[in-house]
Amino acid sequence: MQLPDLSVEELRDGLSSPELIIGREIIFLPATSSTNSVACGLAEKGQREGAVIIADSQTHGRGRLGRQWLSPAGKNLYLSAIIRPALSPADAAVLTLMAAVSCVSAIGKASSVPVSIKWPNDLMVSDRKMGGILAEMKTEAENIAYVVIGIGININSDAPDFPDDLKTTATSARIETGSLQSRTLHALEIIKSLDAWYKVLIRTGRKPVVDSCRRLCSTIGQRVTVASEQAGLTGTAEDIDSDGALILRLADGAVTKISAGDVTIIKTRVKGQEPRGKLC
Ligand code: BT5
Repeated sequence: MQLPDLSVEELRDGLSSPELIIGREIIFLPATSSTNSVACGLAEKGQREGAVIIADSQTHGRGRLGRQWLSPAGKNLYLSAIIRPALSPADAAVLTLMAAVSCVSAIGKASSVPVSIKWPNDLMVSDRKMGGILAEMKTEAENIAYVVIGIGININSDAPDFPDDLKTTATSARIETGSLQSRTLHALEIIKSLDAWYKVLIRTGRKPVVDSCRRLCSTIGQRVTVASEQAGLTGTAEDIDSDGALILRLADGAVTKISAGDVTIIKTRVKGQEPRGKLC
């Protein structure tokens, strides 16, 4: 079987609608350091909203807090979209959730892999990570100058392709479906979905995005530990609030709101609460 590759021509053909904001310009790079770095550089030089940078491989693909994102050539998707939303920087957290919701529905359409969101930025299949989102923002005075939404999704990596530290934690669309998958189709659906959800957000506000994220979020109902800049906390993830923050009930019954952090699921399930995350 021929490896379904990434066809930039097909991608541009599929994104020719004049209504598009995200995806109206596609910049393809065979290899780069990090599509987020390239996108930030272009945004600094005034690149208009909606450009998407896609690379076949990254030498310095990155996650949050300087972590590495494994980005081999010829296998997966690494893309970054530049947006300039008229939002307050304090409201920008919803953009990561918007990207996560977009990816879940896009992957569902492209390969039917049942992905859920581990708040705030992980794309999971059960307890394995298939993708992640890194949103980076530049502010000017009280406004957002630009946001780069970086998305990495494992499409055709096979189990032996992962290094030892990711072998038991990572997955791909190929591993989940048992067959090679089209990167072009996944990229197309992701960009179309990002565009659609971005329009919902700027025209209607964040409620539909947060509501959808709640439905797709497998963290809710689970016992979790959350490592944030302030502290490590353990409790039950109860909800995502209207700002996109995680609502955590602690052992003493107190409720706390977490705006950013790393969630680890503790494997016992809370009685009477089934985890969510199915596509509905
Ligand atoms: C993320 O960070 O999950 C955000 C990843 C964003 C990557 C995209 S690729 C396009 C764009 N350009 C960039 O340079 N970045 C973005 P975080 O939640 O911090 O998770 C990072 C952790 O995920 C690592 O420490 C590893 O444990 C794990 N990891 C690294 N590469 C992986 C992969 N390919 N698949 C699954 N897990 C991976």
